[in-house]
Amino acid sequence: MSTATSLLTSPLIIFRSTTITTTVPPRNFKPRKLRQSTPKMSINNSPPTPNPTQLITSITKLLWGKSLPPQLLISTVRSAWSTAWHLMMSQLAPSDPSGSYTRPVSQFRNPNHHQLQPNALHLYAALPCPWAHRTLIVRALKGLQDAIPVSIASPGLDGSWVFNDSPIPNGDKLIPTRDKVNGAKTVREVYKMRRGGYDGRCTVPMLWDVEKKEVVCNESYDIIELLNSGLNEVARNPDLDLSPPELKKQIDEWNKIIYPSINNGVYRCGFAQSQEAYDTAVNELFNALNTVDDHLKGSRFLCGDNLTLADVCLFTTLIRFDLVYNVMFKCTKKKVVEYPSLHGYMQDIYQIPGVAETCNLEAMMDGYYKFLFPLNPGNIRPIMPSNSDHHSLSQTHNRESLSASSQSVQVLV
Ligand SMILES: N[C@@H](CCC(=O)N[C@@H](CS)C(=O)NCC(=O)O)C(=O)O
Repeated sequence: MSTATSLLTSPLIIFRSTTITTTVPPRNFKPRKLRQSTPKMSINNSPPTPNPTQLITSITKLLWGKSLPPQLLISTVRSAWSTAWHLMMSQLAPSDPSGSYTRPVSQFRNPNHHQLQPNALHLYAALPCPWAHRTLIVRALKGLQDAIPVSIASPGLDGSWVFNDSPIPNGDKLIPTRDKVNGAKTVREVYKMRRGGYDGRCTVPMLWDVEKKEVVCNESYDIIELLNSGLNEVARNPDLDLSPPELKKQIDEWNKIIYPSINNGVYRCGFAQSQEAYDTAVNELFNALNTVDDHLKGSRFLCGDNLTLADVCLFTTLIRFDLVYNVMFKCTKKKVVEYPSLHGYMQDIYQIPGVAETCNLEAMMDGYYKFLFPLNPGNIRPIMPSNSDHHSLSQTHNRESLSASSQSVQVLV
């Protein structure tokens, strides 16, 4: 019997949790009688497996009676939690000496568009992840759903991406799936199947070559560029160009603001390991949101009347903002819904045919509040803010009045 099990089932614990309050059992203590009056916990009479909370509760009862002195409880938990948090963050969210989060670089970049076999590609994605979400949106807008099948991983309790067999339907929305090509149980297993193996970070999104059994790319921006222009021969919507040559410079300029200060900016707030690092990140984030909101007062999308890759990248952060980042990553200065233009802009993109199906709001919230590191140790998912739910995102926004033509994105669905 393990120490934990013996502590929970020993007569001493039963004795302490009933009526006698001295710390040592009396000399004439008869465990058998007490055992008989204790309700049975399991049908097969095997001792119940204790969980860590029960164990700690039992130990504190054993040592201090009903409860731990509050000062001792608070100082013990404070130093234990703070040590665990620093250890966890330093390993999982690398930072520079000032405590600012530094995102690790992707290992598989710049796929050669000409050397790819479009029919051999498979996309690995996950619904909570904003980077994977970009790829799901561009895949839908370009009409690549049949040509590029997708396997959708779910977050696992150990921080890895896992494949689940039994997804619960959620209307038309994408839901988690099994691994449809490799039958793997985890995304890590897929990465390891490549020739030469792999020991690095196993991130989504990841584009996989089914025939060569090789990772083609695991950097979301490279993947969306490829989906946008590299696979037109198999796309149902080849004429849609989300990065046309004449807008490329503007797109790059927006990306230079959006990526560091907004897309990665929310993570820099949430993963900051010092007050100073957080203050810098949060100010940059809200300055950038103000800039974008101001611009969108007079422009339907970032680069005028046409949706571009820069909008896709901004959208996947905006849609998670009030649901998650505002609360969990301390991006508290304002919500998206409070900005004059950003909310309507988000509704506009959400309502483009094919986009809403990629937005599983429940899966996004679960992914962060229940699984993303132990940043929310109680695992309680806050209620969905009513201004950010499907109903609100589907309301009229009148943003088409800002553009010359009311239909700016021609999507075949
Ligand atoms: N720079 C990458 C970032 C991808 C990324 O960080 N994905 C996260 C999910 S949101 C992930 O898979 N993390 C798993 C890990 O770091 O082990 C991209 O844009 O594709």
